[in-house]
Amino acid sequence: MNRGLFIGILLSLSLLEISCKKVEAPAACGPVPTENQMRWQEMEYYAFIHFSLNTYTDQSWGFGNEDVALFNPTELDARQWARICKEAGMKGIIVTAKHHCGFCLWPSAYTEYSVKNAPWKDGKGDVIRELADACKEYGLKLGIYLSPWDRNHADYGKPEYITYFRNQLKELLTNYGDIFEVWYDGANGGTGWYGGANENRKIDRTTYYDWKNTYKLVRELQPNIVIWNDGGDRADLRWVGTEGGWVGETNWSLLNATGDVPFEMLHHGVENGDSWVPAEVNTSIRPEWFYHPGEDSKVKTLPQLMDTYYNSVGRNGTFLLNFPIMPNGLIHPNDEKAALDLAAAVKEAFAVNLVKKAYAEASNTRGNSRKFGAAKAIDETTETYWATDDEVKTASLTIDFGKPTTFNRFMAQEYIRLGQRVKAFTLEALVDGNWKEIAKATTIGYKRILRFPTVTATQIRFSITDSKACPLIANIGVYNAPQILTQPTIIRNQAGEISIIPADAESEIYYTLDGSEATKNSTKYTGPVQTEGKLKVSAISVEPSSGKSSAATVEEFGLSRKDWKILGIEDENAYRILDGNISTAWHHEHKTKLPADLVIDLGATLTLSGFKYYPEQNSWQPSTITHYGFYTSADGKKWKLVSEGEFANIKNNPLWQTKQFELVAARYIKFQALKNTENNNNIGYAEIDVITN
Ligand code: FUL
Repeated sequence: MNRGLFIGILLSLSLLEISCKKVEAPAACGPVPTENQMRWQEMEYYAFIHFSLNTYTDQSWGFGNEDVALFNPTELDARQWARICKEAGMKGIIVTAKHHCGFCLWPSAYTEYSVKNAPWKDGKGDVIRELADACKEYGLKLGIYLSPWDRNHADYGKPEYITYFRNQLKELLTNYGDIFEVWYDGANGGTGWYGGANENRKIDRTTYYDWKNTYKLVRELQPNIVIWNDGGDRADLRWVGTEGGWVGETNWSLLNATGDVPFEMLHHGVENGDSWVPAEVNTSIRPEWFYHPGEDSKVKTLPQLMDTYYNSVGRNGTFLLNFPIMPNGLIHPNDEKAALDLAAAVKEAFAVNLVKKAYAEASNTRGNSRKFGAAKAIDETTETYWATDDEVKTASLTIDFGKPTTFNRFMAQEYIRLGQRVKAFTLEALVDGNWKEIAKATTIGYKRILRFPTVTATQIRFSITDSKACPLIANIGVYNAPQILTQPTIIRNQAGEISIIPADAESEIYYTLDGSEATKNSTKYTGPVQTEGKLKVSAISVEPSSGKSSAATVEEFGLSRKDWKILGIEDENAYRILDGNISTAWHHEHKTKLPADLVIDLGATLTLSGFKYYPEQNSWQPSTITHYGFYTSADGKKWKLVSEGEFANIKNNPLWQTKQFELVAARYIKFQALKNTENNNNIGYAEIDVITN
């Protein structure tokens, strides 16, 4: 036998010995998920549907006495909902079977306040049945939202109501097949109709619902279910303490079984908590949960939804995105488009995992066993994992791409079946022979995704710098996500400075100020541009690597407002009205009944032919002015009424409102709010401008 062959055989024998040596899997570290929680976590992304009598009354919360006769969706099609959710990459749908108003979307035997007394399908309809069938057809799971607070029911607040609530649960959890999640909203007690009592009913939320026994019933009826509650009453999943679409960057899937749960804990979990209670990020695709026609133009943009994706799925949470159903029973086309655009962008971002062809090496491998080797972290399955020896709590994994490789996203998954462990980690890239830190983060959990500026490197080093126990990494991904090329935003502030903001900070911007459409040959934007007077600005975002560009944004600006002064208002925030940014506003509760005046000194006498008003975009305290008077003056004392009337349809279309009038020379203007949408004293202005000829 030749020498080489002999050494080769010896080597493979010793390797075989190492890999055959029985190396034990690590012991669990702290609480671990149940099978139900695992299954749920792996769903990652699913839908909420808000549909009830509120859909017909333009309300957020019904009082409980709304007429059942209002419920008549002429085109209801649960298959449309399911199709959209499926195409959007979602794995299930949770529907408001009963919201706070008490109206039931299924023909409950225990109340008259349901679809059975509605004109829809002559009282023979059952929305939950139709949705259950549609979910089955599209391979989606079904979840149920059942509001504990019931503003319709006469017994709410009394022990009898708990029996009613459980009876309804039994109906929903036995008649519609498998239910993956049940959702108990946290809004509890307050005013309501309550069978005609019309009063304020307070409950002690720590004792009233006797959740322990309700949870028992739920688990008996649906052994594979997960139970959501808002954190106070520990269930399987927790609320994240906000409906804004994010969970904390540090996010432990743990809480303590008892004790208060302040917002901080909902956002971040509890590092050494004694129970596994992972986070679900619930948010709506529009500002509100129920459908309001006034929000058709406020559907979240692709960059906003993408941020929510990274701030939920990318931070060890799941993403529960709400669609409000229109009165006709369908999802609005704007919402459909937004969800499908998000799905396409997510798919594109994670299309190619660059670790696939790479080689991984670990600083430490458990018992030197291949079973727990570095390769297990890049094998694209979550069933196997790279692990270190028990005593090793800091370790690194170096991934060698073999050639310069460009990337801007990093994904890591822990093997959470044995607990969540990693407390902190860093990422470095080998650029031109030097290691350079590119990101630093805290927890990982089921999945963590980091975004960082695009870098080209031959290797990436993932270093766990702190961990509760030996780290177990199931999966790693490295991606080069393309830029999101939605139209850039153009803003001119009061001083006349133009700022242009792309959706992706790495995009290049090209712009024109002369009214022509921007192209890649236009001026490159490098920072705010000082402008004077009237002008039309056009801008595009460009991804330099591909040369792809966005559609052009075009904005027209009037005379600069740099010499304008708001008179008689102390509050500095009032200048938000002139900051050129429609997302900032001055909200004001006028001390006395309207009218309320906003007086502005234009700094010079101008010839005016009209004005523009952009209402505040605040859905919780609506402050939109519907009726106005507009006055001008040469001296700020003697006023002339030049326009008065109504902003027709402003409630449904709360965007720029433009009013023209006869030419008038003036140095002062007075915008008088006569009435708002709510008939109260709240007024809000995002922007005011004048039109000069
Ligand atoms: C909130 C409720 O009050 C809203 O109406 C909505 O259902 C949301 C999901 O939960 O707390």
